[in-house]
Amino acid sequence: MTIQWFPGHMTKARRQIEDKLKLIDVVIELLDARVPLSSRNPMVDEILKGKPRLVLLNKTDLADPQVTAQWVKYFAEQGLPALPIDAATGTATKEILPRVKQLWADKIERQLSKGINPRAVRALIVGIPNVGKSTLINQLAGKKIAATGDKPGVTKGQQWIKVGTEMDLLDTPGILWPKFEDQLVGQRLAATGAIKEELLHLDEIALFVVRYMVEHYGAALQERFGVTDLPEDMENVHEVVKVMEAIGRKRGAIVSGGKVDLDKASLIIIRDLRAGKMGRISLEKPQ
Ligand SMILES: Nc1nc2c(ncn2[C@@H]2O[C@H](COP(=O)(O)OP(=O)(O)OP(=O)(O)O)[C@@H](O)[C@H]2O)c(=O)[nH]1
Ligand SMILES: [Mg+2]
Repeated sequence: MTIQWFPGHMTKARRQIEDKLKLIDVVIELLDARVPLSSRNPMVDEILKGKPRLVLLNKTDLADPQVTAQWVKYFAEQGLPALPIDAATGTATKEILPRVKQLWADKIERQLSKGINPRAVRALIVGIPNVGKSTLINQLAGKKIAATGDKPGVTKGQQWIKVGTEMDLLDTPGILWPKFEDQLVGQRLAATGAIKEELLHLDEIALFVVRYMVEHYGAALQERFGVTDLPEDMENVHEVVKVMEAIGRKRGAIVSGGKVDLDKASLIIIRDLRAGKMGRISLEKPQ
């Protein structure tokens, strides 16, 4: 399956960001800690041309802590210090303002030396749909100002939000790129919830998830669903489907005649993964 994705408001979002760029001091690039590189929009570098940047790895509560540590190291080696956070509960989000100010320190310094009271630093939050941009803004603002939701495409327009007196944040709709060159990237983003479900074949995404789980988190899969006899040969689709069927049977996803309802089983697998019910799972590792 090739996931194609052409929603008009994504193109519009890109244009709107380009229009606002001259007002922006610092860019906060929000990535999904479970799939950091796959959730990195290749357009961002091109659009944001050399603006000071802070990389945040969000949803670390759902990601494998060991893998997140590897990613932090990976980004540091690229000269991009990345801060792991959990925007929903606010873990480490207090470190964001000092880091943003640090990126803007020279400018603040210059204003002070001219006797000007430094204005609030203006930060733009960019990230793919559903990565947690609006949640982060609410967390930083200490109140619910931006609409959030457990599906991609919640934020439709741009909105400036004040964080105390020192920072103004611009919330934007998530931007996805029009076509995934790498099928694996599309599958990871589908599994973690960046792509509208109506556009997906859920069984293919669940197949990808189960295959990855057997290969990397077999024990967690067994514990969650009580499935035994995990296949050795994960390249064999039939073997993977058998695991999906076993999960469906355990969870009562049965149609009349006793056959497993594979669509329902797929939904259960995907929902459980996204809710962290299988434990803390990362779907991408450095290299
Ligand atoms: N577990 C977990 N969930 C999070 C975290 N941050 C955000 N979420 C959830 O992710 C979902 C999407 O959050 P939003 O803030 O609406 O995402 P967004 O990036 O603004 O999405 P769009 O506006 O659609 O582009 C919501 O259900 C949030 O509660 C996090 O750190 N951990
Ligand atoms: Mg939003």
